[in-house]
Amino acid sequence: MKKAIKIVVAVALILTILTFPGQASGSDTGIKYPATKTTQSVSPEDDVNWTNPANIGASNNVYATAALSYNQYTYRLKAQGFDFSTIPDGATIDGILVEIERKASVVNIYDYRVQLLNASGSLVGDNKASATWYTTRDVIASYGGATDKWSASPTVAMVKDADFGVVLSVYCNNYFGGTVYVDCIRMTIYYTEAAVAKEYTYCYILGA
Ligand SMILES: [Ca+2]
Repeated sequence: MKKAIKIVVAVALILTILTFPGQASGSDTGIKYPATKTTQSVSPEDDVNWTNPANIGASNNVYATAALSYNQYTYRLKAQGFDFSTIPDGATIDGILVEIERKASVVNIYDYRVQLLNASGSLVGDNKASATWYTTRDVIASYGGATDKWSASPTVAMVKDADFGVVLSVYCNNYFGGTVYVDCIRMTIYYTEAAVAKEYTYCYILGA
């Protein structure tokens, strides 16, 4: 019998190129503090200006303050110049979280306005002011969140603009008056990166 070497080789080379609609993934910028801290007098937020507004740029128990009498409003305290440069172009903004660390010397002092500023520095969207009295102990109050867009239709271009930001003003309903203290105003942006189609190449070698 003829020496036979039977070699059966079956090689199938299958190249399959599959295209998937890339997975969209949610991310956030982490907490950012404002580089620009100013005040603005606009009726009725025109009774008492803030002292040392620059102090809202860090959580360090060094405060912007305003001493209010009964039925007075603070000026607007404006936090702008957040660095959201890490958000990729083409992303979708999912939500905005604003955190304000503050206290008051007496009860019955509370928000009048907590509202975003758009890329023109103008008020936009919801006023999330709460009538909850400030406490005499420092606490961090949260406004918005990971899925809350403040009815402001935020875009990447908007939140990256130097004029984008948030405004706080405070009302005193305490008959004897009192002082409000703001340690910091900070912001976190939640976003989803644009889906990118990814190609996967699989190579199967079948042999026997
Ligand atoms: Ca501070």
